Amino acid sequence: NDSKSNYDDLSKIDDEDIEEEETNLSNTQYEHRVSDTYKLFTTHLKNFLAEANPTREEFMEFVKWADQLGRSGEIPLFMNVFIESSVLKNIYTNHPGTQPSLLGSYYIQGAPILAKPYQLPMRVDEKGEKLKFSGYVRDVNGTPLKNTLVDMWQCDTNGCYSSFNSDAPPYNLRGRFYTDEHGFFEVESVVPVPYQVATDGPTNQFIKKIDHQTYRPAHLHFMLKKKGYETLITQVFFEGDEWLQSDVADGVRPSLITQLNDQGDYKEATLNFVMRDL
Ligand code: MBD
Ligand code: FE
Repeated sequence: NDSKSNYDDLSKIDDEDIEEEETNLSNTQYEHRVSDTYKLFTTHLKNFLAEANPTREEFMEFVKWADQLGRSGEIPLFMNVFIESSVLKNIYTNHPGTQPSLLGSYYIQGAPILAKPYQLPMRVDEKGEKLKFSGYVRDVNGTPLKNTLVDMWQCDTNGCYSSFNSDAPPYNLRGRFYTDEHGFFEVESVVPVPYQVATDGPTNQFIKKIDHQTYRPAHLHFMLKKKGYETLITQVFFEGDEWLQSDVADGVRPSLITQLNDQGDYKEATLNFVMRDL
């Protein structure tokens, strides 16, 4: 239950229900691209080191830290916090459709397929305010996308994700469900809270060294799948959250922020999604 890495699973992310996306590159083109990218990395690394000019002792300290990062299982976490956002911005800025955001480190496949009315699996005594989240899923022309598979996951009120840093059942606050004939869905859950991506360990040490705070704003995770459309991996945030401007993982995009409305005994939020056809 304390496993911090699910990276082996993520290589199989396109499961049975969706056909494989085709790559346009031939094998040789792809190998050249990888080779060019590694060379570029080496060049920039050398330039960086020329500028930073570490001592031998400082270098050995860094090696020790990197070794601890690997042994702790936090390499995927570190990558998702410090690198994923830039990769996404480079691909998706000015891209039609909903802005993608971080997959993060806590996705797992095979969440239960829900029956209506949709409610994410939760403990009988699940803490937190009741949330009703809804949205329409459409294509870039505004046509509703019925039968879109919505895979949703989130943290509990302790900021913990089931199957990782949590004692909850493995698929707690994780579920999959389909949009109706209008491309609409509504799902009940609990309001997520801001959480610290790492409270101890090498990733946390790194965050402290760069003088950054360790929180992410509260968010819901989504992965939307429909045949013929680009799989949309994104997150939804809430207006007024104190960490929107300083998200340690830089996952916030203004178009992904929505209002959390008070409806008395529950909160209500909505965001519409636009999927790009392949
Ligand atoms: C998460 O849940 C997350 O959203 C990010 C960005 C990194 C690690 C875990
Ligand atoms: Fe998250």
